[in-house]
Amino acid sequence: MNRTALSPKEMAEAIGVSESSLKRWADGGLIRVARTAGGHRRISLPEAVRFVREQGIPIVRPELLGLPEVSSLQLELQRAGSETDRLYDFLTTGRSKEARGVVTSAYLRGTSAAQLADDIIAPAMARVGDLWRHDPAGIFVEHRATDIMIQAVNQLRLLIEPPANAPEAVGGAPAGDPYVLPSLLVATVLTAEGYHAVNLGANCPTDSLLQAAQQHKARLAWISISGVTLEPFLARDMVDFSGKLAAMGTRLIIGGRTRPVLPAGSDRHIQTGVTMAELAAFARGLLAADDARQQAS
Ligand code: B12
Repeated sequence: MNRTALSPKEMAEAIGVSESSLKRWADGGLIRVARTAGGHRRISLPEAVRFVREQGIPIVRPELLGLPEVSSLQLELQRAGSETDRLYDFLTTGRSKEARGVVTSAYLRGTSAAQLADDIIAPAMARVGDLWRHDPAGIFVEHRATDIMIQAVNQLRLLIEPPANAPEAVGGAPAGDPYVLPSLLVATVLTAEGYHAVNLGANCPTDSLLQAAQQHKARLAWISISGVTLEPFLARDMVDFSGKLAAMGTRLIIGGRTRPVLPAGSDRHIQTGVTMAELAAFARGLLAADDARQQAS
């Protein structure tokens, strides 16, 4: 079941409170509601998720939110082991629904998108990446795990809604870089930080990224680098690219598994980072600075 909006009754049942409490919260502005043509209140799924996370309310019937994989996880949660261990088990045994459940329920319990990426998903995928060394099936398991992880992160992305007036962010992985997940995670983290994120994905030429940044009037651009050597890429492209972006008011952040090392003197317009926590902090700082500037003018 794919839900996009809930009635107050459905949301009340999902979190185990009375419908009248729910309507009171809605009327008091704690939960944003839309009205149907007939005047009935409707709560969007991302808004329901935001409310549950902010208030720390446990979900008793996640299937009513269209998230049955969260319920199917209840028993699994009682097993020993960290979330990374559980995710690794599900990824390596091809249990897609359960892997989605780990990601979604961690987010619903208040784990940030950046923490999920840095502390749960990246370490689980790093362990998957070691399998081929001692298991001939390791390569197919790695490909399957990547696909499962992409599904889980895409589902997470649909649960998060930036404000209508959110600034745009555009990015991807550079030409020759086949890695899909890191850029997808950047887009998810930026959405959670209040940006409209446009993910151009793996293997994206810098010129196309520049065009997209222009068309979207992006405030922020990202490049996630995992698979190519950075030196020639940066030396040829990056300094020029970041200058063009800066001229249109777009800030650039570069990061990823391949640690960014910038040529001397080129770092004026380029922010570098290694973790999603750093990305989130940079994105938040940019919004705060823009707000402060607007208030001062
Ligand atoms: C899946 C995978 C692949 C898949 C990718 C599929 C796809 N379409 O996405 C495929 C099959 C293509 C692949 C190919 C190869 N792979 Co590979 N791969 C992996 C694996 C298992 C997971 C990668 C992943 O998605 N991780 C999840 C992400 C979220 O984690 P992350 O990249 O670390 O990202 C974090 C940070 O970097 C940061 N971050 C990311 N982006 C950004 C952006 C910004 C702005 C900021 C601030 C931060 C940031 O935040 C993230 C969360 O913490 C890794 C293992 C690993 N340790 O990562 C190996 C791994 C990277 N691969 C490896 C190798 C050897 C290869 C191949 C050479 C294999 C081969 N012989 O062909 C090729 C090379 C391809 C290339 N052209 O570069 C090695 C690299 C070893 C090394 N010394 O560099 C690893 C480490 C596996 C291993 N242990 O041996 N791979």
